[in-house]
Amino acid sequence: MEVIAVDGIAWNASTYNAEAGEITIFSRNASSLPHNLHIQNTNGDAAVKEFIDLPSRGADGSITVTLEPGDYRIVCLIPGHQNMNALLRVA
Ligand SMILES: [Cu+2]
Repeated sequence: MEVIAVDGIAWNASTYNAEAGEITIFSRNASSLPHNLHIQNTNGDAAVKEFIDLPSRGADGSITVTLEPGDYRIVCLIPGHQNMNALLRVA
């Protein structure tokens, strides 16, 4: 699964889909601002401790996490980046 940070303080999609179990998320910063990628439960708690730091344009990274079926959020925790809040549907 690939999640790209794009200009406009946004991810490149509003919904991502994955299969339950081990999920590898690759992310890249294709924007001019720093970002990070965290996976939260829908209540805003961290779903996993792993995250991806995307400090500058071109930065990338990946994490492999194990998720149960359900809905999660892919967020950036930098203040002012609340718009970077996508749905991750794990089936
Ligand atoms: Cu951000």
